[in-house]
Amino acid sequence: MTDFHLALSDQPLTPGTYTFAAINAGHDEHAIEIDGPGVSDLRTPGVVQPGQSASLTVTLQPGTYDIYCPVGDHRAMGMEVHFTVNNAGNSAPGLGGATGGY
Ligand SMILES: [Cu+2]
Repeated sequence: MTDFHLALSDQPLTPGTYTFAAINAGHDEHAIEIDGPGVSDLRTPGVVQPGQSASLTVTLQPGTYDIYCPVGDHRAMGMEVHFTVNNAGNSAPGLGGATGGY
């Protein structure tokens, strides 16, 4: 998370449980919130201060998810990313239950 952008690691996502590490590399308070199949408004508790990080564990199903910063109008300012979870065989070896990162 930076001011005002979200970067998601490139790792392919298959259905399963992941822990996203929300790292605030900006100068403003940020947080992350996820919406998608089976997940509604799941967010990090409170906000993440600059230089701090928080984790968010989520069980992903096949489909498209929306991840964004719910603080202020950061979402409208560009802190939003979409990602797709699928069953395709393009997952990296050893991905099972892996840790997703930013
Ligand atoms: Cu933000």
